[in-house]
Amino acid sequence: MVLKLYAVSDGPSSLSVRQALKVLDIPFDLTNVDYGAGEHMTPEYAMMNPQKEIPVLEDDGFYLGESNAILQYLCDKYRPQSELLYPQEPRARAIVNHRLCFNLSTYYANISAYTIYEWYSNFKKDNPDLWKISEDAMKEIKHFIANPPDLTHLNHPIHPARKIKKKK
Ligand SMILES: N[C@@H](CCC(=O)N[C@@H](CS)C(=O)NCC(=O)O)C(=O)O
Repeated sequence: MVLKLYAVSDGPSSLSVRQALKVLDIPFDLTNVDYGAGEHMTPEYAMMNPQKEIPVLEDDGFYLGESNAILQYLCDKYRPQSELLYPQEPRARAIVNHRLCFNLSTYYANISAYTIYEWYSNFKKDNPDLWKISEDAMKEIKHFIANPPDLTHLNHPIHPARKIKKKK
């Protein structure tokens, strides 16, 4: 059964998984989740990922959220001998794990507009093939910046931007 990725078109976590799938040459079906419409907030979506976050990988009935966990799973299960993204040698692997942890704990959590634009402009020059995957997403981001969606109707368990009304 072919892998299925539930992804959002402009989400860095979704894009990193799509880029890894391409680099590792792993076939998959892409399902775009409409973030603005709150498609990830439905009970059906929560069955796949109780965190109600995008992306989610589906592998023959096995569902996995958290992009770093997905990246590690893809390498471990589908390209275990490949040194391309996830080396076997413990210290080299530890460095990769460190970067993934750093991204989750610090970098992505504190990312600023300056960092985004610096990174994207270099990445675009250095990796034109991978950039193509992100290109449309950048157009959407520019559109969203100009026309921010109203997400106040979402009731999110994690992100403080979604204000959960407490019962009195
Ligand atoms: N740590 C997660 C973060 C994923 C994440 O934040 N995804 C965003 C979309 S880019 C999301 O689903 N947010 C849910 C929300 O804001 O309601 C990962 O790396 O997969």
